[in-house]
Order: sequence, then structure tokens, then C-alpha cells
Amino acid sequence: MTDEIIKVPDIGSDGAEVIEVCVGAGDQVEAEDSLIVLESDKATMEVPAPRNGRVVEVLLKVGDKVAEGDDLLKMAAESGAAAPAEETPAAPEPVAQTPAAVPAPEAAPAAAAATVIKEVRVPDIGSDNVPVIEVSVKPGDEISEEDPLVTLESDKATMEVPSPFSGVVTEVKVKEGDTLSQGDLVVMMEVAGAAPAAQPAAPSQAPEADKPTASQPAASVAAPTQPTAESNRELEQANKSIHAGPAVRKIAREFGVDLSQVRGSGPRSRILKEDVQNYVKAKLSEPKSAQVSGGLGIPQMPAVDFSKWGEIEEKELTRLRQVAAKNFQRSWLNVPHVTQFDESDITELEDFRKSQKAAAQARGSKLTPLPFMLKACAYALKEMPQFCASLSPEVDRIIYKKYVNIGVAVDTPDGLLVPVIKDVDKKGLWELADECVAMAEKARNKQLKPDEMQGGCFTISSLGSVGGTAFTPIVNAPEVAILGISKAEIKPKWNGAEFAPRLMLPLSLSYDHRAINGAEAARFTALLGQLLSDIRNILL
Ligand code: CAO
Repeated sequence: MTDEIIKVPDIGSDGAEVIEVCVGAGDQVEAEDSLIVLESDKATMEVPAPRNGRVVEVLLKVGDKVAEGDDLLKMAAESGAAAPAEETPAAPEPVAQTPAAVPAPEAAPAAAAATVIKEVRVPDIGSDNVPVIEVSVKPGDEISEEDPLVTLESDKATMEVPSPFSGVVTEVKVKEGDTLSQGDLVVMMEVAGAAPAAQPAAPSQAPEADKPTASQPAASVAAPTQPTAESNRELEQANKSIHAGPAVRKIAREFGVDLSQVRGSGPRSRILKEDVQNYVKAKLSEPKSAQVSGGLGIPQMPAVDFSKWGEIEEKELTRLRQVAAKNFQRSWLNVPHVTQFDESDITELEDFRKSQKAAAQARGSKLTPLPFMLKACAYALKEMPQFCASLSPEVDRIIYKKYVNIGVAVDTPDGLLVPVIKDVDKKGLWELADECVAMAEKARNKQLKPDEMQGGCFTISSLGSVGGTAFTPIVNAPEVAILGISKAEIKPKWNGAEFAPRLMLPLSLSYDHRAINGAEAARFTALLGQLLSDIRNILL
């Protein structure tokens, strides 16, 4: 038995940092098990085992900087395993399960092998020379039909090119920054059980129905080896945006696990195999009553042909809106909402804010009422910790958070985003003002990183710059409350002797009635009102 040095494969960039080592000396691994996790400035990626075998020695450690061809680990061939490496050639791309240089598309597989090599080309994307902003696969990845291959961004939209087949990626023909047009080659794939391709599926030759388009899922194109249930397809779709590697996605698919429900324990909340296993274990041991939660049997809306009554135009929702729609619906159906309305006299606060506007400008910042709201909410959350909490999924425990991170809903052309301002209680007004401006700008330029939208305890949704007198925001579950702010308005207020003009700020606090009762909500908005009417209260 000869040890083989497994090397770092082509990682699509000059270098990357090892952020996790998933195996140790003596571990028995199977092909596709994750060996290490790398993070470059563009992406996080797992390096999978090229075959079954035993790890003899790990040659890298967390924090190491690596590049293609670096030694990764020493692996012994499994006794009895087919074709052990007899010599240890420093193969430049040992990770790919399939040869790096794929045969021509027509190369017939061995007599009994039921695989063919297929080309995947860019479908009709509505414009030419669209830049690639993300490459989601690498050689050796086992992917499912409709998994994203690359993400393209035109001046109009961001779109993913989905895989029309389930199979193994053998070659990636594009890289970030390339520009693509309809018909350009994206990847080569080894597709199991597919009818041998009589001709490559070049769009110019392919029949219309064979061309996946950005707006039309490629479901009809693939020749799947086994029929996929509709629910499975939805699951895979939902799992796509989650921070997890291919091996984890594979077991999630096998167990039918919705990864958005799984808490990641890896670096930067990445979901590991054990997390999925623990989730499945926890689900299986759940009492039946908990398992039925959410299964409300609500009938689906009927499909209506609106064109019967006049001209229509159908447009695909942005991905952001689709995700937001699911989140809103999930929260609306799971959380018994109540909204408490109140108002706060911010006359003096507004005078103070205006007096500081020039100073804000001089610092290159903007002082809107929002940083004051953040500060007041942080104070109120510390005073009333039941608002800085989440219920356990089984609704038998409440988890109090000792940190004060507040999300701010930002309206962007693609939909709603909620960047989270961390440790609001520890920051000053200027710092909060700067961060609000920076986060809103990042949100609108699609530059927010996942960790900048995670870890919130409470959310503020301000429509104050737009208008309206009140609204009923949807709780950003698993948070238990959200504060809606509407436009401040001058109103006549009785001061005991006369009506005086006061600037009144409308507050709409929606809360989860399972975690918070009405009196608590009324006390919370009253406290906010008191803090905002004289911001010096915060110093007390
Ligand atoms: N009453 C009166 N005026 C207000 C106000 C209020 N409650 N809140 C803000 N304003 C004023 C600001 O003071 C500013 O005016 P000045 O320049 O004269 O000071 C102006 O409105 C514009 O403010 P802004 O929008 O630039 O900044 P902001 O800090 O108020 O809000 C942000 C930032 C990101 C929250 C906001 O731009 C936004 O996207 N809001 C929409 C959130 C949303 O869609 N929520 C709904 C979620 S549920 O679907």
C-alpha cells in the first residue's frame, strides 16, 4: 500500500486560507467527504476527498495560506480499493474525482458505464457580455439539477445559471470577471444514467425546450436518472442560499432537511455534517405535538389566467423578494402577532438633532432620527430583556440574549434587506449614524456580507422618510418584536393649560404574543416615548 499526497486543487484564485481542517490522522474518509475548508477573498470552499481511504497525516493547519498544488494531506489507499496510487505523482489537481482534462463531449463511456459527458452552456439571458460575479462549482462537485453554476450580473438584474442535469462537474470553463453571452460554454459535466448525447446541447442546435433560461427553471431540460418529487426540488431551491458545502448539501438532500432550519456550528456559522445529523436526531426525538407546528393545511392560492381579461406582463420576482416572501409568510403563520400603537413627543429631540446637522455634515455623516431610535431601543431592550429574546422552536424555553444587536430594514430596488447593527448599547450616536449610512449604502449596492445580516435581537423598520401614520410590521422571527416608525407630525397637544404644537412620532410595535403580553408591550412603547421625549433619560 503506498501513501499518496493529496494536493490543493484549482481553487479559482491565487491563494486561500485554511479555515477548518475536517479530518485527522487515522480518520477513515469516503470519497467526497470534506478534508479542509478554504476561504479566499471571494468564496468559502470545501476540498473533498478524491476517493475512499485512511488519512495518514494532515500537512496543513488552520490559518495556513495555500495555493493550487500545495500538499494537503497524506492518504493511504484502502486495502482492496481499486487502483491505488502506485507512485505518488504530484498531480496538480488530485481532488477532482474525474480526470481534469475531460474527453471530448462525444467520448463514449466504457461499455457498461452509464455516464456521458455533457456541456452546459449559457441559456437565453436577455443580453450579451454579462459579467460573471460568482462561480458556484468546481471540478469534482456532485451537483443536482437546478443547483446554481454561476451567477451573472447585468446592469438590470442578477441571475443564476442553473444546472440542467444532476451529475459531477468535470471542468469549469469560466471564472469570475469573464463576460458571457447566450451559448457560451460554462461547465462540462459527467451525467449519470443519461441517454448518450447524440450531439452536445449547444443552444444554437438545441431545441427550444432544451434551453434553460434565467427566468424559466431548467426542470424540463434535464434527463434525471430518477424523478425528483416537487417537494425535493423546493427543498434544494431553498437550501441553495445557505452557507454549507457540497457534502453537507448532499446529506441534507438525502434526509430531506431544510438547511435554513439548521444552526451552523462551523466557522462563520457554516453548517457542518454533524449539525445536520444533530438536527435530524432532535427532530426524531421531538414530541409529536411539536412536529405538527406549522402544518396548518392552508389551501394554496389557485392559479388564475389573468390574460383572459386583458393584457398582462409576467416578471420573475428577484431572488431577494422570493426569500423575503417565504420569511414573511413563515413568520406570519407561526407567530401570533399583535401590534401596539403609541406616539412619542420628539419636539426637543428634533431641535437637538437639527442643531447637530451641520456638525454631522462636517464629519461627512448624516444625523437622521434613526440613530436616536437605535439608542433608545437599546436602552429599552436592556431594561426589558423579554424583548431581546427568542423562543425555542418547541416553544418550551425562552433564550435571552445578553448582547444588543438591532436590525434596520432597508428598502432596496431588489427588495427588503435587514443589516444588523451590532452592540448598539455600546456605541455613541455618531458611530451609529455613520454605521446606519454605511449599512444602508451597502444594502443598496448589494455589498452586505451574510454576517452583516445575522445575529439580530430586534428590528426597526422606519418609514418615517416616506410617510404614513402607522403600520403593522411583521416580526422578524425568531426575534420577538419589531418597531415600526412612521412620519413625525406636528399635532396640537394639551399641556394642562392650552393646546401646544408638538412634534409627535408614531410608533408601531408588533410582537409575538407567545413571548410578550400586551401590558409589557404598552410599557415598552411608553418607555421608548419617555426616552425619546428627553434623550437625557438614556444617561440615567
Ligand atoms: N419622521 C419624519 N421625518 C423623518 C423620519 C420620521 N420618522 N425619519 C426620517 N425622517 C427624515 C430624515 O430626517 C431625513 O430628513 P432630513 O435629511 O431633513 O434630516 C429624511 O427623512 C430621509 O431620511 P433617510 O431615509 O435618508 O434616513 P433614515 O435614517 O430615516 O432611514 C433607512 C434610513 C435605511 C431606514 C431608510 O432609508 C429606509 O430604507 N426605509 C424603508 C424601510 C422599509 O421599507 N420598511 C418597511 C419594512 S416592511 O415591508
